[in-house]
Amino acid sequence: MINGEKVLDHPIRWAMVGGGRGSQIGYIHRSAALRDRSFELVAGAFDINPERGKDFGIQLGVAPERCYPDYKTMLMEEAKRSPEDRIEAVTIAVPNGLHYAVCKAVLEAGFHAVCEKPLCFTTEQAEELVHLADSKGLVVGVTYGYSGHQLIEQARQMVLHGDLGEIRLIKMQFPFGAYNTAVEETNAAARWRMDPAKAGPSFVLGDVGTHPLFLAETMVPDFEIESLMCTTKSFIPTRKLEDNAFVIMNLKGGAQATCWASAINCGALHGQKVRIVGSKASVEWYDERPNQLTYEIEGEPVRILERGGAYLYPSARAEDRISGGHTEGLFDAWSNLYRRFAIAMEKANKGEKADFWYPDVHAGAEGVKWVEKCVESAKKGAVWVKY
Ligand code: INS
Repeated sequence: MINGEKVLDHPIRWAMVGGGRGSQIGYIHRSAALRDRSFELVAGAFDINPERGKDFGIQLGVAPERCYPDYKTMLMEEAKRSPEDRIEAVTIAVPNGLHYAVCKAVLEAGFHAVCEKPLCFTTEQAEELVHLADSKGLVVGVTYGYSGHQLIEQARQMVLHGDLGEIRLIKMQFPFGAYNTAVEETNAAARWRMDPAKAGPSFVLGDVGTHPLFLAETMVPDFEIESLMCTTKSFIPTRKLEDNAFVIMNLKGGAQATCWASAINCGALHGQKVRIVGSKASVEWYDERPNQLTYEIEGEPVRILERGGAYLYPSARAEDRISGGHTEGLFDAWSNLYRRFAIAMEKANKGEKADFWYPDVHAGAEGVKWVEKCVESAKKGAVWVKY
């Protein structure tokens, strides 16, 4: 049970790049990081507009001289402060096209990072970030935020304990609606997501497909793709990137997986689901009902496992913030991840490795490779490509 008691020697001194006034995602980063006092917000380059960014930082309680006009100045100025006072970690919450450059600069400056997904655009860039983080003993947490929901850990434990039998099929989907017309003409948040310069080589595969991919990798610890085939389409002809994608994957060990990522699934909100089918039973998790995990044993009535239930595996109850029956939301899931990022960062500061999972730089790199391979397959005419 998490009750806000201190778990670190001191809160990680933390800064943000982006996430300022008007950002869709800045507030969830702050509320997740600050909630358990695992982080303390001491600096930031919050906005592309320096005045607005400074004003915003001051409103958040950051000292005016530590509200910087841009990330480069921030990294340079913070490095001049004494080691007990300078920042230790930076969250990168800027549009996708800047993730690689900012993350690289943060790691080169010797600070831990928390980066929005996708980590970057190419496997080459991802490998560079993996190497930088590993060689410097720095933590990179990637905000695959849904993975902090407690029932994801329950599904993982069920797979590890053999409750489902041998894993045969994994069905992933994140097919949301609302972009079934050219909404990007009037909606700025939609526009950059479909602009190759800002979003990279894909829209829905990277923007939403990588979420259930990481969930599946977490639930099925030996998930490893051997080959994949992908077909993509832009149903709105003016879009330069795909608004619908289907992926089929062969996994090492013989299991098969599919992923449907879409922005044109009329009527759907998120529709994000992961179903794992074993030789004895299946489990299914749906992000709009995160407090329930469906457990279907062949030949028996369906069971619904509830968050907080005494019958769950202990590690699936360890991050309870309030007992079962009370709904858990995405803010709680992100807070669970930020807590793990902080503990991993403190361990790294002491030269130790984390003995628990969290979406790390390798998970970020895997998402980048997956998108790259899907795009390669789709461009070659939906053919199988080696992974
Ligand atoms: C989705 C959703 C995802 C986010 C995507 C966004 O609507 O909010 O969590 O990662 O970028 O397009």
